[in-house]
Amino acid sequence: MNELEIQRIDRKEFKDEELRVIGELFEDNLLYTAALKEMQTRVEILRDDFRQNNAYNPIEHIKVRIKTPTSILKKVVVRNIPLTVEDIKKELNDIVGIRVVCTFKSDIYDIAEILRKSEDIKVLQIKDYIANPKPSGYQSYHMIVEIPVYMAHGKRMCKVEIQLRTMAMDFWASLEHKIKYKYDWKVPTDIREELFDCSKVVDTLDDKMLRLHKRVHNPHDMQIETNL
Ligand code: 0O2
Repeated sequence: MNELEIQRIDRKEFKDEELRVIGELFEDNLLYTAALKEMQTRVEILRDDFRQNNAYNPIEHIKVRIKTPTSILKKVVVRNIPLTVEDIKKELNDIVGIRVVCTFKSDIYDIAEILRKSEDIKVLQIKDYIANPKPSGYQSYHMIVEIPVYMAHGKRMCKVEIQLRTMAMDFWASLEHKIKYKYDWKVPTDIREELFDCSKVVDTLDDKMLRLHKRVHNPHDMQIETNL
């Protein structure tokens, strides 16, 4: 990784060519904002429906963001992506991103399945970092989808990254991100190891909370499970 380049981008000392490409990329800002609103509305409708018609609501909160120029340029450098609008649009799947924080692990798969079944959502990629956590211990369920956005001159498709995780996973990821930032991504080994241990605690906590929830709300199912 070109660390000096990363540090320069972090200081926002952009080169003329970078400014030009970022400017051109953000000419589509309206599309990104519209895709963000579209995706957010869909998830909010799901949440409202669960709230009104089900015993409980699996969606705790929703966070949306458009990737910042700094974050885009850092990824371009780290991944060696050619500095052109076409290459950035092709290679970066998360210019538009939504994070859906759920109560239980099982909710994540339920929500993912509902989204997957939506006729106008095309799933491009799934990364299940819950079944296969990252070496850091990071857990989340990532979906890269393409959704239609209806503009004045017709339909346009836009890629959106959906991150689904539990509150416990979110707590871990946000603390780990802050720690990485504090150490400028050079986190000492002992802290990395402790974070990894914490990710195991998060996993156990998620499993225990789900079992507790089932015991309270579906005691019959638990009986069947323990008899198996
Ligand atoms: P930000 O600030 O969220 O925009 P790939 O598609 O495999 O070539 P990419 O794009 O890194 O590589 O995909 P991946 O691995 O699915 O990760 C995308 C996002 O997931 C990251 O975005 C983070 O938000 C989150 N993430 C992934 N790994 C970790 C981790 O170890 N710790 C934490 N806290 N978050 C992680 P960005 O672009 O890094 O940043």
